[in-house]
Amino acid sequence: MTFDTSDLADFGWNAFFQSQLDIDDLQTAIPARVMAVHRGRLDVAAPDLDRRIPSTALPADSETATATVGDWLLLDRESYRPLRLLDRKSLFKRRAPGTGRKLQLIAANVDTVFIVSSCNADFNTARLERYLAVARDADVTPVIVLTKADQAEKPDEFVRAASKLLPGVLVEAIDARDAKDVACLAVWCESGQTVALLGSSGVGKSTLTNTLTGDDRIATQGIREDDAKGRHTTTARALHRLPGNGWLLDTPGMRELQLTDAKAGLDDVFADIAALAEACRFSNCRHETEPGCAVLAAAEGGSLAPDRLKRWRKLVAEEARNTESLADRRARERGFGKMVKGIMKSKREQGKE
Ligand SMILES: Nc1nc2c(ncn2[C@@H]2O[C@H](COP(=O)(O)OP(=O)(O)O)[C@@H](O)[C@H]2O)c(=O)[nH]1
Ligand SMILES: [Mg+2]
Ligand SMILES: [Zn+2]
Repeated sequence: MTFDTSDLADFGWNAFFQSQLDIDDLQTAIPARVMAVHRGRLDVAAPDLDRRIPSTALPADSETATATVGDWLLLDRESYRPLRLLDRKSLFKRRAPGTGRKLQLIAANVDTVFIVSSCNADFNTARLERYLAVARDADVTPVIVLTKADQAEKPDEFVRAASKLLPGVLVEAIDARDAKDVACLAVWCESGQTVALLGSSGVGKSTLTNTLTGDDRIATQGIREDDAKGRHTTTARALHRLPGNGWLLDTPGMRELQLTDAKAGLDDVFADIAALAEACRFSNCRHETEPGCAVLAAAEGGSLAPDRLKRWRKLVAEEARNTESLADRRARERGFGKMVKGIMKSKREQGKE
């Protein structure tokens, strides 16, 4: 007996996942998608399957081997024990703040992310670029959604400004409260498609969510869970069905996304600067004061906008800071300590002369 892949397609299953199964798997396992993650347990679903399983049974051998929302698992047909985590099409992740800087997985197998901003003073180029880099790095297609178009005199000007941030990026200006306007996003929400929202507070993410789902289901669609003390608490499900049979990912982790290990994403969004940097005289050029720096030359020559260079520098620094592992940081601090000692020593020696 094998499973029906056409029903699975509604859950986001496709050839990419199918190709990871061998004949044995087809006979002994069934795929299921992770709908929510709780401490030690996972909610998984597939056609005719909806259950909570322990996550501890999953073999974990690396930082990214734990299951996160949106993941596909192979479960044992009889016991529903998780056998294997399938390779991901995309992954949002971040470094935990504080010591250890553990990698936290936020969501897997998201197809499209709506980067939400508004046609007003909230419109912020640097923030959009940052979100674009995060999306590109996660291998998720970004679509820029500009809300509050109904309140702007010239929403087209915001669309034009946003379109310039990444070649080919799709930008839609909408009234997020209006289902007719929001219908332009339906193509990203069709059967099996998974979408997520990114954007700062107040831009209209909840409003858009309600219009996309057709009601305020998400706020009320909780699931009951026993917490450690045996109390019943309600936690939100992370993946929600959309009317077009797509899935909307709604998890707090998306709100805290930072640039982590996102160098490739930054190089994508700032492809012009990345290409210039290739021509710098030194391969480790920091594009600050080095001779033969092609980036600085372009900025001075006027072909690279100084504010774009400034934003890029800020994002590169943010990315480096977030990516730095504990070991790196200790090494840097040690290096700094050594340098300070070295300076003190040479000062003392100078004093003796
Ligand atoms: N006129 C107008 N108001 C909007 C639009 N989108 C959101 N709002 C309003 O903006 C406020 C913040 O929206 P909300 O969805 O809570 O933003 P969130 O913090 O991103 O979830 C609410 O009062 C919404 O009604 C829009 O497209 N047009
Ligand atoms: Mg909200
Ligand atoms: Zn340079």
